[in-house]
Amino acid sequence: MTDARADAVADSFQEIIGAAPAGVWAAPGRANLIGEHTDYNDGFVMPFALEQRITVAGAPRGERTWSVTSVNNDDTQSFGPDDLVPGMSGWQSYVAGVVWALEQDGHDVRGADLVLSSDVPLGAGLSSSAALECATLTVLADLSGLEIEPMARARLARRAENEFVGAPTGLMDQAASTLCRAEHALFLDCRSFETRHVPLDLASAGLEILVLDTRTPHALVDSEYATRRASCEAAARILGVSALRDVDAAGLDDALGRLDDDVMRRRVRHVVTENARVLAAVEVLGEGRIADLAPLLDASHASMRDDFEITVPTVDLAVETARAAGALGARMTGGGFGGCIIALVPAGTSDAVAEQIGRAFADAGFGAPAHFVGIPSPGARRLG
Ligand code: GAF
Repeated sequence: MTDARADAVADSFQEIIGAAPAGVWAAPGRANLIGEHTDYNDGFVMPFALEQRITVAGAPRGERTWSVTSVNNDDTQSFGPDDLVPGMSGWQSYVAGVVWALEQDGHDVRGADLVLSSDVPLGAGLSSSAALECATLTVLADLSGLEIEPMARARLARRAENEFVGAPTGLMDQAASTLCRAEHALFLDCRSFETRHVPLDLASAGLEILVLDTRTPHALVDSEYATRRASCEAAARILGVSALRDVDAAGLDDALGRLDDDVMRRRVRHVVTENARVLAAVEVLGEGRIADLAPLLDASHASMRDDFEITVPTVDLAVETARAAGALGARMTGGGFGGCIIALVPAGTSDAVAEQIGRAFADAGFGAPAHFVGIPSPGARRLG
């Protein structure tokens, strides 16, 4: 094994369980390039997986029980078949939810010991929970000898999140964590499940993506996310369509004219224009014009701020400062109400841009942000 993180987790497994693991697997967090709150509207998204990931060492157990240790918080949790009840609390619910979803789908899941470690920032909107679900799914499928194709895995991981953990999310995060490729973004049509690996060769364009964590905690199993989703579904019902995906840019004015509520009109406008921006971004990247993503990122941010109303002051300040500091374009990424921004910046300038954002935060009385360069990386896989 040449992967230092895999080696470290295998060593921890040996120490904690007293035997060598059968293997080591990983699943990444993600940043969403563009397409926010479109997935549960049957729309389009285009995330990319990060280098930051959950790394899991695992081995089968003789009995059908599961133990999972997080090296990060030095905590071990165990559960058996009788504990697999939706609504379980604690971080282990993401692991148990995957066992539950696999069983609901008719698979026989072997008991296992799992030891994991994560460098996906928690609560930053970079899909640490999807990474945990997808890592668990990958290791348990392999240990149980289950042949499940990647999109079906992503959908099972989403089922764990929706029906076991109880968060009403779309498919984007689990699809990104499962299906992404290095140096590519993943275009996903959330209705047809069609995917396309879109080249995102930032280096050859002389660019990089700064991921800046405002460290404003965001809560996903949270009323605001559910409220946005409910509002979109209510609008679709009024418009007589099965999802807002069915309204395209050409039909937007007509649709808006049929809605009385101004808030609902703005929610619809965000979803419809965001879907159009994703398609435009696919085209721009397909033609190798990465810098032309910038105005789409900016427009996406404005739409999230003004129409969908999911940004917060730290996020808006980070985006504005990034642009003033030389970013070509910037937007919040993820579910919103805090978390991270992404900024498309000239290669080698991420630290300088982040430093200026840090100064602006200090001047505004906000706490210090954190940052890294987002490297488009592969999805869930066995490492050794
Ligand atoms: C969260 C959800 F998990 C995704 O499904 C998606 O809706 C996203 O917020 C907003 O685009 O990450």
